Amino acid sequence: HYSFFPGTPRWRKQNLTYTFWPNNQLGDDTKSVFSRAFQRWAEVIPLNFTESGVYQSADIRIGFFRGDHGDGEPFDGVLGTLAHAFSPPSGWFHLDLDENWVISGDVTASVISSAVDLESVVVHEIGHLLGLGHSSDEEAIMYPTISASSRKVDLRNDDVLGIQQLY
Ligand code: TQI
Ligand code: ZN
Ligand code: ZN
Repeated sequence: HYSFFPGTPRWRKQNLTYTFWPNNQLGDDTKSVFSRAFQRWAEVIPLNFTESGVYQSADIRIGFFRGDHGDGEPFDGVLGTLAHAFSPPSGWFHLDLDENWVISGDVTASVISSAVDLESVVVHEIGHLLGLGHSSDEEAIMYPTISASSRKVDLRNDDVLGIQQLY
């Protein structure tokens, strides 16, 4: 079953913008993973997500960082913590630069044992950004563990019911 953060924080507007930390210089293939992941949530709730070029004013700020990156929650190298996102209305969304991130369809993915499917993690973290805590339903996107090198990107009933209760 789904859960919310203490106090049930949620966004109070429908049009949310997201942006990428410019220094990461992400490619279009990586950016499209985020766009697809936002779309999966937008399909079931009346929210819209658009990419914004203006870093300071965007609602959601996405960046890849390694180790201590200044928010008191340092990353830890390969595996362990993969990413974290803060509850609304923070909008901070950080991913561990040290992970071997793979994009679905990448042929090299299968040979790296520590490969982490980027879209799976992004869909889960967007749930946190929107106000969902963890779920006790093993099939849910918001379940707190995922098996190694696996891909889980489709929202389950439990995720949909949770997010629809918030929005
Ligand atoms: N990051 C944790 C997570 O996003 C951070 C975290 C721990 C957290 N406890 C929390 C966030 C409580 C909000 C509320 O869950 S992680 C997975 C999964 C992580 C883990 O790097 O461990 C995914 C990130 F579910 F697969 F284990 C993404 Cl998908
Ligand atoms: Zn961080
Ligand atoms: Zn989580």
